Amino acid sequence: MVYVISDLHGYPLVLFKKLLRSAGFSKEDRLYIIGDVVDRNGDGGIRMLQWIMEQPNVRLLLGNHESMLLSCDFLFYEDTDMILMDLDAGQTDRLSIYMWNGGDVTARALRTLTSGERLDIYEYLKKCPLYENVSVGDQNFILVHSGFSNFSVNRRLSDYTSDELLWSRPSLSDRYFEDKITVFGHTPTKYYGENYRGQIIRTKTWIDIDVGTGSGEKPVLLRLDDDEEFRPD
Ligand SMILES: [Mn+2]
Repeated sequence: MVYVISDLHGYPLVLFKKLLRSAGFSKEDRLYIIGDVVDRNGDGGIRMLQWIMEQPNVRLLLGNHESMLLSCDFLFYEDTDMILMDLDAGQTDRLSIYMWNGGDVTARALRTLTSGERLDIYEYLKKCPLYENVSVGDQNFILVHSGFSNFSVNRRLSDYTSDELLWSRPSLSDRYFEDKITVFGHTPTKYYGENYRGQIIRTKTWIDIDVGTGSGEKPVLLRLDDDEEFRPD
């Protein structure tokens, strides 16, 4: 079976593993995490990232937060303190944007790792895809962090810029593909109205699974095979 979740933003790994167990997730299943594991809370998702990297059946798609972290590649180098004094204007800009977006906890957690552990994370994140096509039975899905900016059925997926796939703010009336369901996160569903707080939103052509874990809501794990939702106790 295929499970999806997104925007964990430093949610504790121990609670996440418990959620997976309660959903019956096993080695035969697959889990796609549709971006934004890092930043905002706890250890900035670093332990979660290291766990994901060890799981053959768990796949991380890039979120805008992983992308911002990658844009501050100097955070992965050795002797970070020395490097920070030596940043050029562009690097300082990217670092301050990242810090404003909740990257401080992640940067701090990275400094507790060995240089080898930091590099492993950097190499892993660089390889994370922007989108993934998944079939479950005869239903097709496209998984992508934010949905699409400037969507057209005639555009090829590979023609979208990373910003168009990582920073989009879809409106409820947006329609994507008719023959496959787009699953995304990034926009907490309460943004569409208080009545959606903590709830997954389903429209004819897309599903928004960002229930707002980054701002304290409990995460919801979705199983695509039967549309079943799983929540922590
Ligand atoms: Mn996001």
